[in-house]
Amino acid sequence: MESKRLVVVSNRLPATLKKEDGEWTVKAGAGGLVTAMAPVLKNRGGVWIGWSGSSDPTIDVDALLSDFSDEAGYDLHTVPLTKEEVDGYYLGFSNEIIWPLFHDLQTRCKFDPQYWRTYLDVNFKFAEMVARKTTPDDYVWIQDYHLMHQAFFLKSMGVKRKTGFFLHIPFPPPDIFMKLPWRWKLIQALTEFDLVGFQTLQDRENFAECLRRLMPEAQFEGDGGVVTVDMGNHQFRLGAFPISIDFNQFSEIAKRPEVAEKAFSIKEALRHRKIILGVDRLDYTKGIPERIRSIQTMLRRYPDLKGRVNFVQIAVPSREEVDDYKELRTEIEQLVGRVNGEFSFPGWVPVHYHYKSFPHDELVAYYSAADIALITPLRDGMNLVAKEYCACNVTEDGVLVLSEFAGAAAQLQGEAYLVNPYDMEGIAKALHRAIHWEKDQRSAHMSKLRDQIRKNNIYWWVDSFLQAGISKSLGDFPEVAAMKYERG
Ligand code: GDG
Repeated sequence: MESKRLVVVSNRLPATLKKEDGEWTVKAGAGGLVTAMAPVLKNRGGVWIGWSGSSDPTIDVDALLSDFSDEAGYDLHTVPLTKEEVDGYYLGFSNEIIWPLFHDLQTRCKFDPQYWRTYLDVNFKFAEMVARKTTPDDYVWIQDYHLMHQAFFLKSMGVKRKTGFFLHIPFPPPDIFMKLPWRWKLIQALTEFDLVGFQTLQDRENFAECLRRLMPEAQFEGDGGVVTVDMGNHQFRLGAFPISIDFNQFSEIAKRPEVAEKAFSIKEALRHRKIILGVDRLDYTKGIPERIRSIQTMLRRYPDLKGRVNFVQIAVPSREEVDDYKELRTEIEQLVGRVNGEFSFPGWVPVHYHYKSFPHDELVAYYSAADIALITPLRDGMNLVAKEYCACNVTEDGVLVLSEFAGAAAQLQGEAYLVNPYDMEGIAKALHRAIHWEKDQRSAHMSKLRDQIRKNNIYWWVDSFLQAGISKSLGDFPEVAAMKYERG
């Protein structure tokens, strides 16, 4: 049994600890990665290693997580981190250096050498936990930019593991990556994984270009979906694996009577005006201010739309302790106020702004109610919201307006309406057109979008990564019931 385990390692566990009315509670986490992996491990069992989200030394994290673990159907192991470690490794190196740099926003980077040192220390700590909780037969699948040194440290400890790494965010082109003071050490560390996966072929190409410049000894073999790189003393592989969603789950929830009713009541509250919807974590990469300005441009250019459309923006609180995010929140609130101040009249307010996380069902109801999804990140690894919107559009009459700089655009470009998120007039025009599209036209595009996402769903994503990593498919891992039986 042990030899067949899938071990996921990520910065955060799929559960978060929260103090409510003086009591610690465990809640299922939100965000792209958790949305993507939870159904997979739930169906198949396995292990998840990560940080709990709390640095309070007085709480017994393992005890709190054990109930959650039983219910989730897989084991959770927490890597304890101090506040200083979180500040340097997570808020610092990961979110003030790698996150902006890899999203092409180099001027936002704070290249503090102390961040780098803490990043290495914490990566070492994670690698020690991985070494302790896994066996040589497990497949260790490391997630995202917080943990790029896992294979490097495991090897330096002499611990042999089969490792795969998936980068959820974009990989930048060389002229941007080369700004990183620790560029050589970082790219070298990535070459120590057995498989490195990216969201798109473009990301893979960017990485290959950086590798060619920094480590000229690297020899590339093959030109298919997965290529082999010979480093002289070892080989590793590179591939593009566009992440996806549990299509059927979203689609089924959207069909539930109570969710359809909720969607109808959202439409009714807005008097059946056309609903344009934006859903994002509140993050400067998501292009929210630019999007609100596009709505402003649309209402100025096309006065016939006044009173006939509503823009609903859901912004989920994120990284609230970071100054850049606090400033962004204020900027968005001011912009919403300005646009509403300019156009509102009795009975109509154009922009409805929600700064909160909605329960899953309610989010699905918003997706179902929306006539247009306006998803315009300045840069995005994939963007699951784009796919979730299509999955929930069971009536197949919605329109997806999508940034050409979202990874999802590479897959959905034939049927989504692609826009440049910086081009306010272009977005205004796209919206005006989409609003006037006939139902036939909307359905033709939406049904193809849905077919594509239904087929290339989250299980397909996991399968393609595992096939490339260890020539196994998801079905080769034991079902939860079988694991329990063998354990007993
Ligand atoms: C990173 C990469 C990549 C949003 N609002 C609510 C809510 N959400 C959920 C959505 C969606 C997730 O959050 C956001 O996923 P995204 O993919 O759009 O973006 P990131 O969080 O930046 O994720 C991204 C992803 O990793 C996966 O690889 O696609 O490019 O940046 O699933 O449903 N969930 C709930 N209430 C809300 O109000 N419950």
